[in-house]
Amino acid sequence: MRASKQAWNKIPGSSHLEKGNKIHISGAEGICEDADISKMGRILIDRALSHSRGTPDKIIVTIEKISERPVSALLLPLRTFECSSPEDAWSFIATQLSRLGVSSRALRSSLRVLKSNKTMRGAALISALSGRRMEPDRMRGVRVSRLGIDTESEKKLARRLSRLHINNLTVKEALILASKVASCNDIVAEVCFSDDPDYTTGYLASRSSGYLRTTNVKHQGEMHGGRVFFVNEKSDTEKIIAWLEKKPVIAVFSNE
Ligand code: PML
Repeated sequence: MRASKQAWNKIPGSSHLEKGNKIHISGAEGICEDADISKMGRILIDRALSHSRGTPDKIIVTIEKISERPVSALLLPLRTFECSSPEDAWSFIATQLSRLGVSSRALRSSLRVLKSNKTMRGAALISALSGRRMEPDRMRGVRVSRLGIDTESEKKLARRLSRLHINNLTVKEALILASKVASCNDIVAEVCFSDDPDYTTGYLASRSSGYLRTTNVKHQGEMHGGRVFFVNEKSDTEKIIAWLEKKPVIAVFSNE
């Protein structure tokens, strides 16, 4: 589902308005059985209509049959780090990313995306070494699609998140997405700040660190946010994008 709203700008010196940019309001993905298509469609439309970024004037729901058998990805282990301010949160995230081999140039490049008010529909691909943007369409970015969780793992996840008082759709969906992203071999790490003005917890995720939630990545009411994936410099960008956008992946708990 994608929900957006057309912005209108005042023409200087006149009382007329002209079309501005399309503002991204919200987006969501899922994989379900045939029998649950209507239910999922309703959930997604309700989501689009009740987002704190505003009321959309366009909602697109795309339903596609998946013929390829999904592969499994392990759900990343989750921890929350309480940070006192956006500066404190960024210092924590930057330290973790440096340990994972992300250069300071790449860190600076990612901040430009995460702090921009022109939010992208998808994620930015950034070379972990040079900081170069790698995705072909920088306005759109890369959308992570075709992802879900198996029923047993979903129940187990709900129990775990309930114990932590964070059993909500935002956390569940972000964790499933981060688990798919981390299962892509050429992605070193992901950072996400929500573009929801009421949601100030972000995260850093990678195969080795797990899913590290970080509080206060921005101040309440701020509209900026986004997702960045740090990738190996020499990786095949087309292959990464094909995995993220097209490969059906189901998140599962490890058998511990
Ligand atoms: C989003 O708005 O989709 C991103 C949410 C990021 C943080 C989720 C969490 O609290 O773990």
